[in-house]
Amino acid sequence: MNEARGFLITIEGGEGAGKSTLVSALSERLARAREGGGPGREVVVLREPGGTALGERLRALLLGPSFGGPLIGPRAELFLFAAARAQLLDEVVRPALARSALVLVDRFSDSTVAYQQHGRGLSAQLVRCAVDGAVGPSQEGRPALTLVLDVPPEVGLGRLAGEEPDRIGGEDLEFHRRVREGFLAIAAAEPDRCVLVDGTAAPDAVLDAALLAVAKRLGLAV
Ligand code: Z5A
Repeated sequence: MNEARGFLITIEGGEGAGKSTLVSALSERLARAREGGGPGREVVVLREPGGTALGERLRALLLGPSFGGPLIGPRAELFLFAAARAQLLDEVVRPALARSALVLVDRFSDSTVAYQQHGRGLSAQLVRCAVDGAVGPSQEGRPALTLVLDVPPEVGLGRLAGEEPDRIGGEDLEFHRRVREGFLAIAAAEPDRCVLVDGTAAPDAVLDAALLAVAKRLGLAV
């Protein structure tokens, strides 16, 4: 199998933290960046769950309305997110990394730890098993850099006021507080991979912090 030469960058954080906004601005900047005067790298933008035919179907199931859809218990939820990730890695991420692409993913394994472990209360051992199983044994499915956007849930949920929450976003404030604590714990435990970004700052300042992290941690000219 080809050695991966690209970079996997993941963007994490709670509801309304500004992930999609950052992914869009960052991907634009990365697509314009040139290394050593050469052509720019291919930039692949993905979101989880999704990005494959299977992933989009699972997304519809997982994030459908709270009422009217099938009952999905916490353990089934965990493994459905893991299934979507396994497919995305095999079908899209690994081939893109092998082409030396920069792969930007809006949510990844840390969301599973934050939501299914800290939010839902599943055991760390079970969640680790699902996360590792989805990513597989090789290093290439592990992010080179993770930007964790931190906002108090009141702020994030407030930004989405007026939008119909999905099955998980509609959980109560205590749930979203546990999720936030989960992300903060991950960022503190893995400082070599994670950069905590103040998501309450203006979008331009969030982008600047992300560009700085990409330049410093990955050595990319941006
Ligand atoms: N989930 C899970 O449980 N387990 C898993 O393993 C995975 C996911 C992978 C995916 O939802 C759901 O799946 C998610 C976790 C769960 N559910 N919850 N909760 P999603 O991907 O459809 O949506 P989301 O990621 O939760 O949130 P979002 O609505 O897409 O928000 P966002 O991407 O973080 O924010 P945004 O769309 O960029 O911005 C929201 C608003 O804020 C918008 O009006 C912006 O203009 C504004 N904004 C953005 N940045 C700023 C700043 N810096 N200042 C002020 N206003 C801003």
